[in-house]
Amino acid sequence: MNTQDYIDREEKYGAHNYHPLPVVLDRGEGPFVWDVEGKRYFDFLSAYSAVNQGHCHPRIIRALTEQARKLTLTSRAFYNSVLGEYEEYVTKYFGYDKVLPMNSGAEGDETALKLCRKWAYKVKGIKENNAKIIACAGNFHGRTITVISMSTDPDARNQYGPFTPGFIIIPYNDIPALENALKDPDVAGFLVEPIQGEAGVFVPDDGYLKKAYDLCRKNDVLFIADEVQTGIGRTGKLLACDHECVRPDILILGKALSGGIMPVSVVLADDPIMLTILPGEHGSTFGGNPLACKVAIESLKVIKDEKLAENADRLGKIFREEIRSIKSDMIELVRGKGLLNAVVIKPRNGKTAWDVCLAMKDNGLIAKPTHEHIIRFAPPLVISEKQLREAIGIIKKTFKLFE
Ligand code: IF1
Repeated sequence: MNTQDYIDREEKYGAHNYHPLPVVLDRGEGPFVWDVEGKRYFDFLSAYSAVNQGHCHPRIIRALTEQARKLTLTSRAFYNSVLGEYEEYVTKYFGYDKVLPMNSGAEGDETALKLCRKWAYKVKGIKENNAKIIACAGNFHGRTITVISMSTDPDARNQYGPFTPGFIIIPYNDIPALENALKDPDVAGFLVEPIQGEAGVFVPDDGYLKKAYDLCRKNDVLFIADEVQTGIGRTGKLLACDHECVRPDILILGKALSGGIMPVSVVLADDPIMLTILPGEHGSTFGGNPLACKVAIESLKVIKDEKLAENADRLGKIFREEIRSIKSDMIELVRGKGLLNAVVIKPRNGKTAWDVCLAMKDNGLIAKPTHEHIIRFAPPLVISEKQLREAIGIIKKTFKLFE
C-alpha cells in the first residue's frame, strides 16, 4: 500500500470529522516522525502539544510496558497499588491538596465545571441551578456538548444545540469586560486558557492573568486555568500561569501529562473545593487507571529531568527571532511563548497557509493551519538547538518558494 491507499481507506471507513494534511505517519521518535514511504519529518504539531516529551520516549514506554504486564485497570470500585502513589506524586509536583484523575482534556474541563458548580452551591451559597461561569470568546476547551456551549467557533458548535446554560462569554484579554461580568453575584468561576491555542496562539497582554486572578479573588470567584495545551513545559515554564506567578484555584491538565502515550487528564484543587464532590457524585471507568498513573508519573519526571520547560524557553526565543527575520509578504506576524508559536499568514497570489504547509511537508516538516490563515509551530520540547535550526532552515526555504 502507498500513501494514497491509506488515505482512501480512511476516507471509506472513517468518519469525515477531520481534514488531515495528506501524509500517513507510521513511526515516531523524539522530534521526528516517518511516513509509510519511509520519509522523515520534523513534527511541528506534537499532536497539539501532547507529545512534549518527544515521540515514544523510551522511559515512558518502559513505564507503560512494565505496568501493562502487571495490572492495567481495576476501576475505582476497588483500591489499587498505584493510584495513591500517583495522587501523591502529582499533587506534590504541582502543589495542590488533591487531584481528580480523568482521561481526556474535555473530561478534565467538564470535571472542573462540575467542581465549580458544587463549590458555588455548597460553599459560596449561590442559589441552586443559578451558578454562572465566565469563559472567553475564542476559547477551546474540548468537544462535549457542555464545553461547546461556551464556544464562539461556529464550526465547533453549529447544529449541536440545544446548549447547556449558565455561561457568560467575554472577550479574551479584556480586564474591564471581566470586571463588569464579575458584578453578577451568581458568578462562581472564570475558565480561561493562559494562551488561546486554537484561536491561533493568542498570547494575552503581560499581567492579564494576574489581574484576572486578583479580580476573581476579590469577588470570591474561582480562577480556573485550562492548561491542557499550555501546561507541562510547553510555554517555557512548567505552567503558563507560572509566567505571572498565578496559582489557579482549579488547574486542568491533559495531553502531555502522558507524553502522548494515552489519554490522561487531571483536575487539581485544594480541599475546600475538591471535597465538595462526595463518593458516587463523579467518576469514570478509566480515570486514574494504574497504567495511566505509571505513564503520567514517568512523563512528569522526564519534563523535570530533561529540563524541557527551560529548553522550550530558550529555543522558543531563537525560533521567533529567526522566523521574524524572514523577509516574506506572506508572514503577517509571529507570536507565541516557549515552543508554542504561530505564524499569521497573509494569502498571496491565491496561496494560503494550507499551501505553505503542503510545501513544508515536501521539505520535511509537518505543521497544520488553524483558522485558515494561522500556522501553529509546536515541536516536541526535546528538540535540540541543532535540530531546531535545521527545521528553521526548512521553513525559510519554503517561504522562499512563495516569493
Ligand atoms: C480537536 C488545539 C483544538 C485544548 C484545551 C481542552 C482540550 C484541548 C486548551 C480538550 C484539545 C485539541 C483537540 C483537537 C485539536 C486540538 C485543539 F487547540 F489544540 F489545537 F481543537 F483547539 N483544552 N485540543 O487545546 O482535550 O478532549 O481533546 O483531550 O478536537 O480537533 P481533548
